[in-house]
Amino acid sequence: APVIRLEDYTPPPYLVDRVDLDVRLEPDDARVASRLHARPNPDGGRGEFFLDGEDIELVSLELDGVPLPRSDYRLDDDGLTITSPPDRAFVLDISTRIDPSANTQLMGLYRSNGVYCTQCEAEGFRRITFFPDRPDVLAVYTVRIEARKSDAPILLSNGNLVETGDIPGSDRHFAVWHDPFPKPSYLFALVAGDLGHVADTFTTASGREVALAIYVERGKEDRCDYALQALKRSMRWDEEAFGREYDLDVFNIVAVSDFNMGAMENKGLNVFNDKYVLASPETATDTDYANIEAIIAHEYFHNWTGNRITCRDWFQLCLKEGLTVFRDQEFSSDVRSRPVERIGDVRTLKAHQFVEDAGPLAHPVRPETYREINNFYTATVYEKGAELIRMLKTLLGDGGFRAGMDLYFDRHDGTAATIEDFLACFAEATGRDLTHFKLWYRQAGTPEVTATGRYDAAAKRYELTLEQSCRPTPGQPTKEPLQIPIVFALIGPGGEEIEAPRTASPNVNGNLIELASPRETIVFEDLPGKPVPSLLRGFSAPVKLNANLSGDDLLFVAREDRDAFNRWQAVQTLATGILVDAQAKFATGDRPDLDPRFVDSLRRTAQDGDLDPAFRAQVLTLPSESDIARELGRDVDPDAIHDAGEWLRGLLGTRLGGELRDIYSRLGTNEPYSPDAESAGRRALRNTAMTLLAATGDGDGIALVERHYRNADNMTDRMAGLAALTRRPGAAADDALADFFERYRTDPLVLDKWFTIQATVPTPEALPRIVDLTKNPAFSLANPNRVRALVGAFAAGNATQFNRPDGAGYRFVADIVLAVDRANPQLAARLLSAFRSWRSLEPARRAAAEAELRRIAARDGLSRDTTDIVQRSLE
Ligand code: HT7
Ligand code: ZN
Repeated sequence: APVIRLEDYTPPPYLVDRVDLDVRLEPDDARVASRLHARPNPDGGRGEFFLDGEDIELVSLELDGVPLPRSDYRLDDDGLTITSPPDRAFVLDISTRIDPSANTQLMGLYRSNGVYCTQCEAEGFRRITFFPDRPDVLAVYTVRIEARKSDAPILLSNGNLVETGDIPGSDRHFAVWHDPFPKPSYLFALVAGDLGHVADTFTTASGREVALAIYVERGKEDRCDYALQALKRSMRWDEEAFGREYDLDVFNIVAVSDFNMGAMENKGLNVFNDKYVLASPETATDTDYANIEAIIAHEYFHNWTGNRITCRDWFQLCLKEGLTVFRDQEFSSDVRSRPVERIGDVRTLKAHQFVEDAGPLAHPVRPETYREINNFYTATVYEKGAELIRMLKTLLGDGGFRAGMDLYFDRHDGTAATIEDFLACFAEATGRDLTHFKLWYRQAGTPEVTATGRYDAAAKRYELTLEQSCRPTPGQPTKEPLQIPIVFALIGPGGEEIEAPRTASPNVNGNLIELASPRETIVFEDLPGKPVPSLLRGFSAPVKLNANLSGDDLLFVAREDRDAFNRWQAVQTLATGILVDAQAKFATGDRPDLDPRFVDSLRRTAQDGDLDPAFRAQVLTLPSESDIARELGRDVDPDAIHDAGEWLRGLLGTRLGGELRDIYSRLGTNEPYSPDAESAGRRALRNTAMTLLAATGDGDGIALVERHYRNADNMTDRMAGLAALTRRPGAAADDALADFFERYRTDPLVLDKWFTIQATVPTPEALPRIVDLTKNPAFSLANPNRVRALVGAFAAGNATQFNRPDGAGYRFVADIVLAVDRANPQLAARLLSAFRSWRSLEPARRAAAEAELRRIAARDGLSRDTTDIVQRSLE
């Protein structure tokens, strides 16, 4: 596949102002008649008019009502070229035929469980009709859908409903939808099927009533209420936090069971993976509820950041995705707990984006080349993209940030914009020069910041030296220093924060250090005693910080820091040090030992009833195996890391046994389940306590978990019990798994949890069992949720077994990638990215993983998606 380059961007030679679509649906023969009102682009070059098209059959083609002679167009695998279009406005009528039932890629128009639905981002519209399928061609769409009433009583598209009716003398009916807002083709959507729905209304700040509905498979209507309420909370929040009101008369959401990603923000008609809509206390965990709320909000927020203002080209993907992730994170922080949200978001960032940045798939937040855009819906574009927005806000302050956003919405509404356009609004609104900041969008890799402090007691002076560096990433051997906002405080010996410490440094502004050079020393004067620095508060920049704090200082920060995030971070840093040492000992057959002061620190947090239980749960949750692997960076031995984690959790379960049992019994409740954040926080703490008690492996702990599983009256507790029981294979685990299957055998989304639990059992029994589960009638390689629940969870969440020293884990995943690739390349490519850290493994595993990557690379007929990932992984 050719390389597509940002520098080669040229405006489209022809624009399309209006699209009239007439779609007649049959399961394996859909006819699409498309009328395009096109004209030469005054800002574009002249020449041929290219319309993308893929896997569709051209039935007829007319220009201004006259069939176009064969000599006036070319048809090839990529699309249709009109060789000499008129130099004035013209109308193209294009008829195509497609087979929705044969569409296994889930891009374009396909059938999911009998429901017709579409997915057009990034390049799916070209699988429906011939069109200049690029985000800078914005048109107003009118869509007529016709289908058999028995097959599809519900007919939906973007915008407002303008007409419905029956086709006389047939069992067919139609609906016409009109979307007055110009949009790129990737935001087009159509859904038709026999669906149930729940409805509500929302009154906007200016008093307009919007009809809301969520459509789902019949019988699932009673699982939509949480999503519907989350939508209303999101709509209100966007008005209050960003001054953004909804703009159509209707807002529809549809949940489908076959979907490549989480959800899609099509204008006025969001399409969701049903996993992120359906919830009831018996079927969804607290994490599911939180994800539903965040994704409903995310897709809704795209209405302004993505839809009203879209991207000029796919290189600008972070313009909508990073910004919208930032907005959904802020929403969750406002409606839940801000520190707990931040801890969760940073855990996600480090687990996915930092790992991506450290491997062969590293790329800038705004990539400058790609071969397959589907492979750039990454943690870097989304999560690091959100961090860049957060840094911008930190640098400009709340008022400056809001002024920049307001200008952006004003100036670019109805257009396709770039990162340059976006940043120019902030520069103009605040008078700040953002030239240096822009480097964050171009430069890949996670910067490392090292801090060293020196206190001169006689002079009462504290010198803080900050140094930054960044390792090479593919295509970027040398790195420039970035502008890094470091929110900080100096903490005095009694735990008090030193107010506005005096410094002459021009790079310190209140509680913010702006580090812009490779090395900077800041001198603070008149200090009463030796301070302990609290740096990178709230994780103010996506960097790896080495604060060089002693164990005593970290214990002090864990106890005293007013910044909750840094208290949590100090405990994580201590735990990471303990686990890194312990894994080295396990690798050589030695026994590690544990500093009792660390245990005391956890005990204090565990017992502190003034703290939010959700925060206490986060402090008691140790770094993951992948956190430790990332910290090591090379010659990783997943077994040693796993042994270290088991050892530490078991020891904590024993040493904190009394406190944990106390938490467990105090937080038990007879109240009916409620998914709100506070109740979820109490469950999180109680389940964390239970998990640590179970880690001791003693009879009491196991008995407690068995009771916990059986007495659970909600899915959060049931899953926590099942997870704890299944970490040790045996009769208790098998009984619980059999019980779980029987309870939920008819519910595919819940059975996904059952697949995942078994996929992540960290013992050698796991792989043969997973192979067996691929033959279970409830499993299907055709459904992305099933594949991710079993195979994705194994590759991403079972480090010891995926990385089995005999290479069988890699072989299994590679076989599945190859099996899935022909039907669904996007899904296969995502699965394959689980190999992204292969170079950091110890030599034997590294060789085994490489052999599987090479086996995939050698396969004939591999998709562009998978070829791109495998080639970059091996480069
Ligand atoms: N903007 C959406 C991205 C998306 C997508 C991309 C490629 C292939 C399928 C897809 N489904 C959804 C979702 C979002 O980020 O909001
Ligand atoms: Zn998005």
